[in-house]
Amino acid sequence: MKIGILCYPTYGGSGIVATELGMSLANKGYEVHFISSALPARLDITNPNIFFHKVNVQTYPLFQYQPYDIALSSMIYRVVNLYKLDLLHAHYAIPYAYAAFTAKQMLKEDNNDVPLVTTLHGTDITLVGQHPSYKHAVEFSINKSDAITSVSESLKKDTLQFFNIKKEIQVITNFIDNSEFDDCNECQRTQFANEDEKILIHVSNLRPVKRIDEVLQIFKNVEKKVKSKLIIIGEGPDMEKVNQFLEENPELISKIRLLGKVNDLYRILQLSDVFLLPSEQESFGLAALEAMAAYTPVISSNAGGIPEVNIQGETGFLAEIGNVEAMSNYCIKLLSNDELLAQMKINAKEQAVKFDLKNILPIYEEMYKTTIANF
Ligand code: GMT
Repeated sequence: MKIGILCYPTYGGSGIVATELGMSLANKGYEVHFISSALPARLDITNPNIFFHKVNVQTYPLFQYQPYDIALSSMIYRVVNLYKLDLLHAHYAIPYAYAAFTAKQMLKEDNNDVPLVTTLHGTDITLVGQHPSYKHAVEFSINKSDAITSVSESLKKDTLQFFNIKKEIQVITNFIDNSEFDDCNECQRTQFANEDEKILIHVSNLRPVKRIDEVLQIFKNVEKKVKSKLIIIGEGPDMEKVNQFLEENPELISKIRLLGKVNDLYRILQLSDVFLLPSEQESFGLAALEAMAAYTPVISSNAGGIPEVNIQGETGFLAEIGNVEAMSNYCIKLLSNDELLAQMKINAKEQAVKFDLKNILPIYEEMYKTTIANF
């Protein structure tokens, strides 16, 4: 089977899921064509079954805005024709499902149409997709897809609530390849914390929905009771809030490490004791699942699909969105009790194993086959 994957190339969750899925399919012998504005961050382009097609946007003095979606649909059309693709898989409704629909209309003219699967990831439904500028196009693109998947039950519920969807939405949860996680390398821990300190970690693209100010406030509360360090991984618009916090709390400068984008995320997760995710919205919380795969329990809000991943009292603790005090207290409780922490680390890993790639990949394969058969 030849599959075209349309996704964001950046360090966002949808791009990571699309890339990991495409690479796993390629490893199983599928021919996978990525169509995006840049090489996706984690893509192993050396795999002979993987192809990358960069969308080239031509500038012209007349354009106030570059017409990316037109260039994208043209590229989708060309790749389907050239490589005889069997199916397109759009990750994130806009612009991918929308541009794929336009490409399909062009392909129909050549009697060369292919089925389109759209995977809904989160803010394409709950945030960006709600804006009047995009809402109708999002609803239209979803309804014009030949199959629709959602990464959690919560996101499916939100989609049906916010949009008039006329087709079945299949929940196929995000996944993790547990085989990519090595055994914990204790030596590295000393690079981040002293023997008697615990390590808290947060990984995100530092957008407002991630509530980085709450991550910092939780750490400030915890640090008063438990000797600890905080690692922040990622870059994004709210990095300024971190800088501001450090200016206001100079005594914490030596206790907070800002690592930006890192390549060896898994190794750093493995030496952490607790992952903080106080998000305002989170359709799934892939970052939390990655932490769990590295034996790191999660203290989170109960937003969106997080409760489907982080189980209260087992893999970590959850509190209402914005309840910094509760999240801080849970964190102190967890980090002050070595027995509880050890048990939750094991529970977190067991939960990650339930979401293992080997369980989820066959569901995608089956869905592709059914979609092609029904087309
Ligand atoms: O950043 C992205 O590429 C997508 C991003 C978003 O904001 O929609 O992340 C979403 O997709 C991830 C992968 O499916 C989920 O794990 C995240 O929970 C979800 N983010 C939100 O819903 C805020």
